[in-house]
Amino acid sequence: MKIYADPITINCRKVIAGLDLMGAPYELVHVDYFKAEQKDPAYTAINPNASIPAMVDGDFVLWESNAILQYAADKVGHASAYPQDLKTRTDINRWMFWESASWFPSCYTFLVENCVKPLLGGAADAAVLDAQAPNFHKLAGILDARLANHQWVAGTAGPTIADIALASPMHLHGWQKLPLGDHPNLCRWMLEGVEKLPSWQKTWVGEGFTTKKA
Ligand SMILES: N[C@@H](CCC(=O)N[C@@H](CS)C(=O)NCC(=O)O)C(=O)O
Repeated sequence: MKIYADPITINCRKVIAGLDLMGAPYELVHVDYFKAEQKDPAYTAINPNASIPAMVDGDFVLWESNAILQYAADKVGHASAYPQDLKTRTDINRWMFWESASWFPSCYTFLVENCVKPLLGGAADAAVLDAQAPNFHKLAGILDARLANHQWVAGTAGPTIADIALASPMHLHGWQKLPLGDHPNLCRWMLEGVEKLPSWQKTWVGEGFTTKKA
């Protein structure tokens, strides 16, 4: 599998950390996000959305980070990261749809305002953050409630691709200034669960969108 990605972005880290979790072999083709290489015609021929990541496996081209993880899990037959059991698998699919449709856009607002804008010399818009806060707390509360009696989101013994998908939009939570204080189960899952995974640590991204620890 060729993975076209910039490991500093949410949806690219998701795919790379997920592939590492599963031990799935891949070749990384770096598409530099801050140089807007995702808009180059050579890349939009692969992903017409002009967004990263994308995957090419022989003559099969796939975009959408969650679809790439599901494909990779089945390709390598990783039974614990994406179990075959119908209800567990459907539950994982549900959380991945929810991540893409609801959780990512909410967390992304904090990333844009508190990370991207200041990095590019601008300032966070407090009105945008205030407007997003109720939605963020509603969504974080849903995930927090789920994690109250589940170590991993799908109730499995170990992490699944749903955990990686859900953690990725909050991967820079400190710098993003995500208001996590009222969501203790979510914090425990992220700090003591996801962030302890070797695959997560291997794909570390820090403040300033760096992949190099000082
Ligand atoms: N739903 C898509 C979203 C992909 C996406 O939005 N990627 C961002 C980086 S995380 C991007 O490339 N945005 C294009 C841009 O900002 O120009 C997925 O999960 O793959």
